Amino acid sequence: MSDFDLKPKIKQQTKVQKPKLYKVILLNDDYTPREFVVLILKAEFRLDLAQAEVVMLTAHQKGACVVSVYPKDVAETKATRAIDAAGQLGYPLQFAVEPE
Ligand code: TYC
Repeated sequence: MSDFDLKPKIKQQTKVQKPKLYKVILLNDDYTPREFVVLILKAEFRLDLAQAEVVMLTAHQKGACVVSVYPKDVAETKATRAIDAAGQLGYPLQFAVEPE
């Protein structure tokens, strides 16, 4: 008998579903100060200053910009927290959450 088992083995294949990701999208408005948008992007979405400025300016110029992608619950929580923080200061800042 050989040392090698040449019989093909039936492999148990477990399908692992990748969690669906959702984009958090920053929306432009005419009232929220640019500095506050940058602050929120750093504090809630953990962007560094350079990233936050690019995202803010892109939304300012184009109307919207993807901030990042997350699992659904994380995306919704971050967007809600950011909208609430802006609202508390009277700013109309909005974020949208969309499937990637
Ligand atoms: N447009 C705002 C202004 O001129 C700044 C701003 C940028 C607001 C991006 C929202 O998503 C935004 N003060």
